[in-house]
Amino acid sequence: MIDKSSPLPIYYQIEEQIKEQIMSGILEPGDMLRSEREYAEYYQVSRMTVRQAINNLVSLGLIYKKKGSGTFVQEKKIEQALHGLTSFTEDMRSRGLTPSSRLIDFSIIPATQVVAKELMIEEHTPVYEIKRIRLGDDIPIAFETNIIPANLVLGLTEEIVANSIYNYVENKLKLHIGSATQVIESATATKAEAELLDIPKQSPILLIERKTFLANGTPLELVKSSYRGDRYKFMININRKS
Ligand code: 16G
Repeated sequence: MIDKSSPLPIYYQIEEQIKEQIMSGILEPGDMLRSEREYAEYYQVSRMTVRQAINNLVSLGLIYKKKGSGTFVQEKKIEQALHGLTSFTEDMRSRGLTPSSRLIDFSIIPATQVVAKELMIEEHTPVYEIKRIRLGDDIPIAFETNIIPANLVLGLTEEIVANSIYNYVENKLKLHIGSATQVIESATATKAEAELLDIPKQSPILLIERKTFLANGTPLELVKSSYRGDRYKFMININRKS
C-alpha cells in the first residue's frame, strides 16, 4: 500500500490514505485512529514518518489529539454558503444545530472616530458594544463583537442579544436588513480568543469583518468575528460572466 519507489514522500502517501478513509466514511467522526506504533508496524515505516502524516492531518483539521487518550477523527466542518445575508442563529438552525450565545460584554460606549465614520454617525454618539461567544450544539464556534448605533436599534437588552439580534431588528423593530460587505482573512488565535473558543493558542481561525446596512442604506452594524478554523468553512457559488 506504500510505494517506496514513488516520488511522493512516504508520509504524504500515509496522509492521503488516512484522509481517504475519513472522506469515504471508513473512519467516522469520533473514531479513534490507530496509534503511531501500530501505523508504523502496519506500513513498515518509522514512527517519525507516521508522526509527520498525523501532524499534517491535525493541521488540516481532519483529526485531533486528545492528551492521554489518542487521536480522533474530527467532526465535519460546518459549511456556510456565502450567498445570503444570514444571522448566526439562522446558520446554525439551517444545519440542524441548536444556536446559543455566551454574553461576554454588553455596554454602551461613545463611538470612536473610526467607528463613527464607518457607521456614518457623529463621533461620541452612543453605540452598543456586544461581545458574544456563539455556540452550535454547545460547542463554541465563533467569538463575535458587534458595534451598533444605540439610537437606531432601540431597546436592545442582554436577553435579546443572548438570542438573535437580527430577529429583534426585523421582527420587533420592523427594520429591513438589506446588504453587507464582508472580508475574510486567516489568522491565528490570540491567547484570549483561544481561551474563549476552547482551542489551543495559535490555532488557525477565520477572521471575518462584516458591515451590514439596512435596505435604505443606513449602516446597521460593524462586526468582527473569529471563527474556529477547525470547525468552519465557507462555500461560494460563482458564475462565469456570460
Ligand atoms: C452573524 C453575522 C453578524 C450578525 C450575527 C447576527 C457573520 C460573519 N456575522 O454572526 O454580523 O450580527 O450573525 O446573529 O456572519 P444573531 O441574529 O444570531 O444575533
